[in-house]
Amino acid sequence: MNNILLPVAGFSGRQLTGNKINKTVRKIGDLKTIFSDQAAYGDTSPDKIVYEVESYLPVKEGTTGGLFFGITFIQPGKVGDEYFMTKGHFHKIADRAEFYWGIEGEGMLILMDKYRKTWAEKMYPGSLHYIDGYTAHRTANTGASVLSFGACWPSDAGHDYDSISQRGFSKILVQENGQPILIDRK
Ligand code: PAN
Ligand code: ZN
Repeated sequence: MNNILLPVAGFSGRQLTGNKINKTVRKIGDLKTIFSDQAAYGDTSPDKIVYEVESYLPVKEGTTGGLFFGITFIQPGKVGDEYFMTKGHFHKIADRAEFYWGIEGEGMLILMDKYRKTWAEKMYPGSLHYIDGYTAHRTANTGASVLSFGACWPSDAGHDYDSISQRGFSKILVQENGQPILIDRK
């Protein structure tokens, strides 16, 4: 029996455990160019946590043929009318695809293709989302509790954050009459 090993990482309750887990915390202060209402952004405490990501990286970043696994936890909240959301990115190797799936809470997966056409998919516990290559992706928490979702992506995909921090998505997700809607970015 001693050739049978426990897995090196596990998913227990809401958390990833193990020794190859990477944790990232993103606070308001790290998201300067992300939210469109700069006045409301300036009024929000820079120390407020917007989201955290726990990733299991079993191979070296950049390895061709491997996979990464992550769980993202987005706090409920808004900057102005815009929901708390992730920075968003294209993959550095642009054709690399990804799966997302909803675990808890409610939200929207906002997608933008290379022609800057933007649309969104509803996220809820059990929702499953295929993100095609060449498609920028970000998630927003539209509920009153934490939104968490799983992700699986190729270990050579990389993240291109620059195009999004410079030009954003062509549409933003805001609350209007209590409902999330996508509107053109001014
Ligand atoms: C996800 C994201 C995670 C955080 O694991 O990296 O949700 O979003 P940002 O990376 O845009 O800050 C993923 O899409 N990985 O490829
Ligand atoms: Zn991604």
